[in-house]
Order: sequence, then structure tokens, then C-alpha cells
Amino acid sequence: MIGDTAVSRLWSILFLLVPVLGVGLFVVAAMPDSWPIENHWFPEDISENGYVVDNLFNAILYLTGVIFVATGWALFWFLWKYDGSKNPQPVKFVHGDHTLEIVWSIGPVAVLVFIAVYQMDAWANAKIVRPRLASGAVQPPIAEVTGRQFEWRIRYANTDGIIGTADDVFTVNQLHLPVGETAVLAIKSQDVLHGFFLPNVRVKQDVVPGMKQFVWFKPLKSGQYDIVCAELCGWGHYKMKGRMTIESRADFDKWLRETKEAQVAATLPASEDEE
Ligand SMILES: [Cu+2]
Repeated sequence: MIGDTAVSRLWSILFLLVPVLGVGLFVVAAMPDSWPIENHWFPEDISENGYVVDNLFNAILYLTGVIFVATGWALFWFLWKYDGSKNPQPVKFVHGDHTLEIVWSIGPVAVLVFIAVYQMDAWANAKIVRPRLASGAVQPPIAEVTGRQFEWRIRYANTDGIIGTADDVFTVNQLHLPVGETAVLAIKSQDVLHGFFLPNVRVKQDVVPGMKQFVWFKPLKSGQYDIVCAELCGWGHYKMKGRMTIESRADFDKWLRETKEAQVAATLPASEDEE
């Protein structure tokens, strides 16, 4: 027959597995691509300011990670050390210890205040300080992205720089942007809550019907990147993805011009053959 002690030791080891496997999963996920296991951490950051978000994420991860391991270890240790067979006396509860209560109130407050102050730059960067033109004016959006079940509709301001005029260019799920230039996008939703997420430039913003918002970033590397929806928005949420193409200014201008020409051709009435 298995003794009480053996059972409690088994339980304590099972509880110890939670922090051990939890931390192990993070370590394996963050391994570089050269490992046999594919990298499941962040995709490549191609933006100028994405590192600010990554630094904040890592700081919070390490902070919560240390606390997670400490509490997991404490749980294991108490289960391991104390069990009913060796401690037949019932536990005596202590009613209140002012010093202890002050310590465990001030500790978390200090941590939260630290995070609140530490994240201010990242928040201002991403949400408050809109990029400005050389003239000092607020930079207008290059395009407007509208989330709807289940696609991203994109409307470019085109040469006049104004969204909502006759020269606008329309695409679905295809966002092209010039490399090395700060892009401002107006984002909104037509129907339900969506999450406009560009993982490679560390931009993620929920869009709510009836509310227009702006996001901005500077892509520094050409290529094709994902646009995904980060809010469960209905049965087709999984397929609500687009492509962001970062290319040279010349390629971008050419693409915009050709897309516009194709649109004009498609909307003109078909020419009739003369007899
Ligand atoms: Cu969606």
C-alpha cells in the first residue's frame, strides 16, 4: 500500500510540473529557426519602432515569469514538506498581520506602477503622437482599411491625398506600402469587432463599428507580410487574412497606377464593335 507521504509527494511533483513545463514551453517556442523545432515566437520585426513593443513585452514576461516560478515553487515546497501523517494537529489560522498585509499590498502596487511608467513611451509612440509632415501638419492616412466579415477592404487616397474622392483606388486584402516611409492608416469596421493585426510591424488595434482610428509605422524591409484579424469575429474569422507588400516607392507608384487603370477599365461600359 502506498503511504500518505508517497501520495502527497506525487501530488507535489505534479504541481511542480506546471512551472517546469510552462517555462520549458516558452524556452522551446523562442528558440531560433536553426533549431529542429520551428520558431513559434514573434515573426521578424521589420519596423522602425517595433522593438519598443518587444522590449515592453519581454520586460513584463520576465517579471511575471519570475513570480510564476516563485509561486509554483512555493506551492510545490509546502505540498512536499507538510502532509497530514506528519502533522496531525489542525492548522491554526492567524487573523491578520498588519506588516504582512502592507508588504503584499505595496509589492504588487510598486510592480504595477513600474509597468505603468515603463510603458508610457510605447503607448505614446503607438497611439498618441501622430507622425507629422515636414510642414508640421499631421500626416494624413495613405489608405483606409475597413474590416468586414470576412475580409479587409482597402481604399487608397491616391494622388490627391484625400480618401473619398473619385481618384481613390480600391483593393481587397492587398495592402501595398512604400519601404522606408512612415505609413498612416485609417482603420474601421463595417459590421462587428475585428482586430487589425500586422505582426511584422508590431501593430495591433481592435476596430469597432462607428469609430475611426489611426495606426502608423515605418516598414524598413521589402517583402510580403501577413495581415490578420485578431478578434474572433464570426465563422469565417480564420480566413480573414490579407497580404501586406512592402516595396520600393517606384514599384508602389506603378502598382497603384496599374490598379487604378484596371479599375477604370472594369467600370467603363464595354465598347461596341462598329459595323
Ligand atoms: Cu475579423
